[in-house]
Amino acid sequence: MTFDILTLFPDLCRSYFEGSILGKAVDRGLIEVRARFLRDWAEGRHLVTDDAPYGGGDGMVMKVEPVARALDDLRAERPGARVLLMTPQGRRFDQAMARRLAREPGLVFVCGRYEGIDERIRSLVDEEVSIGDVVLTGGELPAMLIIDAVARLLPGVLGSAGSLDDESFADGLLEYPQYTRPAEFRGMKVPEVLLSGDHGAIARWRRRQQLRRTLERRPELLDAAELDEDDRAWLTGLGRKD
Ligand code: 9D3
Repeated sequence: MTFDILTLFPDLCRSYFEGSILGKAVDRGLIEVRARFLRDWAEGRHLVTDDAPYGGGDGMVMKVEPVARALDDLRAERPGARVLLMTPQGRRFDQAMARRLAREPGLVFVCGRYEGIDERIRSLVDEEVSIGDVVLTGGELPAMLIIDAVARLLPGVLGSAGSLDDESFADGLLEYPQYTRPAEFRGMKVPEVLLSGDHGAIARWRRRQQLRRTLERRPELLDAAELDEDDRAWLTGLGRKD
């Protein structure tokens, strides 16, 4: 799968993928990641990619033509790739979107970095995506976050771990607590059941910890979670009314 990041700050993107697990996936030819310098598609002696807003106001607006020329080239170079505009106004990225995007042959990320982008850029992309309700300085980190989440789902990138643990995420519950040695640290003991060797009891305890934790921290997740009769009975016992 190919990932292209169209940006005014290509250097910002490159370093992250070199050292990481994703860097190994690149070396093994499982994915290709390229940061593409938007200025390479700008025109004129000054290679401008932004301009003052029509109607007045502070700040600069990212021009449409360089993005249009870049996307003409990138769509030709990456047939079938899905083009995503990174914007706080986009649809919120989540694990379900990661799974859907992982089925594409390639993704092209358009990153803005100015106070705004020319509205007509929206007509050039397939989808607008945000990573959540937080204000950042540009779309580069969101693009890299999405590449990270999507790439780890691809066969071979993490061994089988990525898709497997994605499936367990699909049960919709938070994880159970984990421990390793020592059995006691500053007076904090590892729960007895985990030392018992009773695999049935351990599985039950872990499931109940997941339910308790999800109820306490992310109760809205329980509505979509896959729960059986035992789960429901336990939750009712914890004081959830239904
Ligand atoms: C002055 C402009 N802001 C008015 C409130 C809007 C704004 C535009 C662009 C704020 C931040 C940005 C830069 N952020 C992104 O390009 C971005 C982003 C984000 O900030 N949060 C979550 N997801 C994303 S995806 C791209």
